[in-house]
Amino acid sequence: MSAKASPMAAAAPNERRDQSVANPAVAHASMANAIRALAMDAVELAKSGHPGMPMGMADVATVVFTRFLKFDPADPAWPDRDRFVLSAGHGSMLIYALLYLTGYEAMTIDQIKRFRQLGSNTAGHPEYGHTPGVETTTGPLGQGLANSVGMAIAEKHLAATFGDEIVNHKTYVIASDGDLMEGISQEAIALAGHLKLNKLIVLFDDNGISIDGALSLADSVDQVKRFEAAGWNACRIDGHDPAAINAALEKAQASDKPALIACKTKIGFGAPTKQGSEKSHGSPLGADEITGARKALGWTSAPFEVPADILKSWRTAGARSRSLHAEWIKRLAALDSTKRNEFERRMNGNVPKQALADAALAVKAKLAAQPKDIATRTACEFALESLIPAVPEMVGGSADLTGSNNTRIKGMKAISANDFSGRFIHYGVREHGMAAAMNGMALHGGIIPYSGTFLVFSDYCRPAIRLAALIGKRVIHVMTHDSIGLGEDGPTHQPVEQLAALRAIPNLLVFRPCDAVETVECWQLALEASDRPSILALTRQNLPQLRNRLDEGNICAQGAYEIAGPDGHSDVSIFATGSEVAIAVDGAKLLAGRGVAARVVSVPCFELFMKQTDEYRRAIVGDARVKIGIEAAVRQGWDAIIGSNGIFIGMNSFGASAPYKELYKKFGITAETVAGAALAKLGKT
Ligand SMILES: Cc1ncc(C[n+]2csc(CCOP(=O)(O)OP(=O)(O)O)c2C)c(N)n1
Repeated sequence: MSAKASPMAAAAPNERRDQSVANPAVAHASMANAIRALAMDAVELAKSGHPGMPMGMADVATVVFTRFLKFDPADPAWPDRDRFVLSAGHGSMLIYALLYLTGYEAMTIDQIKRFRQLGSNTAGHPEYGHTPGVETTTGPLGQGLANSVGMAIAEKHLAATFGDEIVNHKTYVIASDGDLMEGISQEAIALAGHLKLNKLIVLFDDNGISIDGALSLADSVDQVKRFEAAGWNACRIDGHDPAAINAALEKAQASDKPALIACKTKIGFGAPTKQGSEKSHGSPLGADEITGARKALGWTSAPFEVPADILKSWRTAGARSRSLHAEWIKRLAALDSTKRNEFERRMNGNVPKQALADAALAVKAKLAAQPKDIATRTACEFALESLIPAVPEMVGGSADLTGSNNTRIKGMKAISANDFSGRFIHYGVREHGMAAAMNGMALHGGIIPYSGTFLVFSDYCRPAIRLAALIGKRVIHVMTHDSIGLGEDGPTHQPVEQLAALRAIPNLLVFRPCDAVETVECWQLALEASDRPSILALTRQNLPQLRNRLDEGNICAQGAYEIAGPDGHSDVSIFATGSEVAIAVDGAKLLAGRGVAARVVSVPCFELFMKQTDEYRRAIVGDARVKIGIEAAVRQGWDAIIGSNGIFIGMNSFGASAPYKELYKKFGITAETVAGAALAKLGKT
């Protein structure tokens, strides 16, 4: 057996194709077989991994990387490179082999030999920031595909902003059956089709196999029809025929819609008994099978050895875009310096700190001059009116709750298929797709994406939020209607466990501001947090403004601080977040009436508080005899502040449907409960 080893069809005039492989005598099949050999040998040595997918998609990947992809291994961060996303991240050896073969310095043969070992850059699944050349972390199926939609949106928005002489690239994706079975893929492809993201090209590994066996066990979707229905151009090809792959990619270059190329392939191509079977999906092939595959493929080299002429051809392919890169650098240098500096600032992720600080302070000055008793979601819009002009890389959106989330300020133009210069995205009712697309935008660079939905629907985007935290990217989720305080919509819409669940995600900042002033401070912190995502949990209901004096510094940066209290010692410390801080303040007043000194600590961000010095934390937690935590949510996580002996006033059930003030009474989240509990503990009832 051998691949259809026909050399590539004669090159048509095309800037990408005129510098094709160095040595035409090195056939496509040999180059593809280098990927196959590295994949099966690395998996074998590691005694773990997925050889089938890289072996099956080696032909497709070879054509993409030697003929189409614009990239420069010498500068993996070149802003105008094409993005390549391996959504089927279990096939990680495909990308690792490609990075080695095309000459990324960090991807040595030694690293390939250390596949899946601690400290290597060839981890089990591709990890962004870990391996130069890997554009996004993949593994959870569907996420990479949805990231790529965000990358393609980012490209169009930045091209509209800076001009296509500086921003003009494509996004290529390899996606598997598993990617396309995941629900998130529907959200992603529908959004891509709607926005006519014609520079997005998805190569579907149409191998008809998943872990359980034949795809027919669980799926009978016609993917070509499905993509066409979502507004894509879609076709089917033989994924082992380089001429067909080439022709389909050529056609996709000029597509007016996003393009799907369903590539019929054999998983584990070349393995004598495991090809075409789930047996090659996710375990080492075994010595005999590898010997057989070497024979079938005509690959005579020892493990981890790539013949010099084949490696040379790959390295030449890796250098294909060097001149395009050099021309791009010249074009960038020729830009007006203000524009160039702005482009570089945005791509480097450097938020305009001074402009941001000035804008935040201006909002706080207005609030000090004229306090506002408003919902924090309304305060968010008030803050955004100043922040959005100050931070031009912010691109907002909402999953069809724009009017409720208050994430779109007046005059903010929406992005559309015909005009990507806007700064607001109507994501549709697609929370998961939205969150993953935002990750893609942040990964692309040049944009700080923020979203809007209800806090309870954080569950619908949690996998993408988790990945944003894992990869350390700045995406900001505005999540309103953050408790039973939303009232009549009832328990389906009232988050109870979501704050605790979000706080459990490492590297995520969960902000729950208590008033308009804290809202703007939390926004500033989220925008400054360049290497982590943030959630802003905001209320539907109005809240009193508790901070009326102008603080020049950002008090919320400490995560928790005393917002009210007597001079001197307190018998009671009351800790609260968001809407419950006002209740805590009222509770403290009731206690004062009974001669009990109580202080109130606002805790807008647990994570930032836990990062403070021991000394600061000890001072804020204090040594009052009674510690009370109040949050209209579950207790989980609160013991870190109030201790296991502390009193927690919150929720231990789902909510109910009623006007919100009645709900607070029904669930006992009131100033009276606070005062009563404190007095009982002090033995003063
Ligand atoms: C969200 C998610 N669910 C489950 C898995 C585990 N998993 C890895 S690959 C795979 C399916 C394999 O089928 P396919 O996507 O067609 O890949 P192929 O076998 O063709 O390589 C599954 C279920 C995962 N990685 N992500």
